[in-house]
Amino acid sequence: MLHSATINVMVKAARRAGRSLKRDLGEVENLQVSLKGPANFVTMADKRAEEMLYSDLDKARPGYGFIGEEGGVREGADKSHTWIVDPLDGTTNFLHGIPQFAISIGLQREGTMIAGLIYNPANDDLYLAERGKGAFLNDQRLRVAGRRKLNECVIACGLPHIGRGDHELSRLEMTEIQNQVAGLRRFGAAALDMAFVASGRLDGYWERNLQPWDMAAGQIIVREAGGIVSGIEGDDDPLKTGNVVCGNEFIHAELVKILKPLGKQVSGNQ
Ligand code: 2AM
Ligand code: CA
Repeated sequence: MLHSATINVMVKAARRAGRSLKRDLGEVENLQVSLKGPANFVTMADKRAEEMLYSDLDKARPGYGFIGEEGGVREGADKSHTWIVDPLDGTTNFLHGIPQFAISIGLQREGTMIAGLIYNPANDDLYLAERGKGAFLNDQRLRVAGRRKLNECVIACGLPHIGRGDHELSRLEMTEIQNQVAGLRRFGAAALDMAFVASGRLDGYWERNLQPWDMAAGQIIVREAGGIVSGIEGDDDPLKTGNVVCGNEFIHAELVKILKPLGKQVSGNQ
């Protein structure tokens, strides 16, 4: 599979930072037994991965802007291109030695996502997409699942953390969806949830209160795999509202039909 120079830059950067995260995962597993636990170590691992990604991407594409989970916004001379990067999505999983975490790199040009990469260093799954060129997992072309009946679908969600989001609404949403699907899942890494939708492993996924770097790469990967990605209103931009729902066109519509009214029903949400 031949990729553009930009994709090659992203892959090289992700693989280097991925090696670092994989080494650190080994150390996390040792630290589990210590009284202090691996929390501080994981924060360092996360920051180290982001610095590696910034350094590699900036060297290859000088002047592009960079928005990272750890370092915030770094403006560049080139105002039309921005990297949107999560060096470690699924931090809680990583902290517990659960191999469901990923590096996520999105590239935006003039406000449109033009490339995305999601890489899980624990199992070497590498998801890629470029605008108009399709989506791939380890060089195999991806297509979202074709199921049209919700009661045959496996759907994933996210759960708000302590002190964040609306827990009552989250429980309502889970109850409603659980009543209508073959299986409900919660894996804990938004980027990989979206990658799983792109690869047809999951039929759909929704979550509220995310950050742009959780979804930027996932958005283009799902779309290039033929799926629909929106906010929970059905036509809003997830990178702006922080809420996301995705699946094939039928399942996306079914999920919006259930989730949108619930959001309005519970106070404090639109
Ligand atoms: P993270 O691991 O990079 O923090 C879990 O439901 C998903 O929500 C993860 O992808 C997690 O990304 C993301 N997330 C976004 N904002 C979060 C927050 N404030 N606290 C915990 N997870 C958050
Ligand atoms: Ca994240």
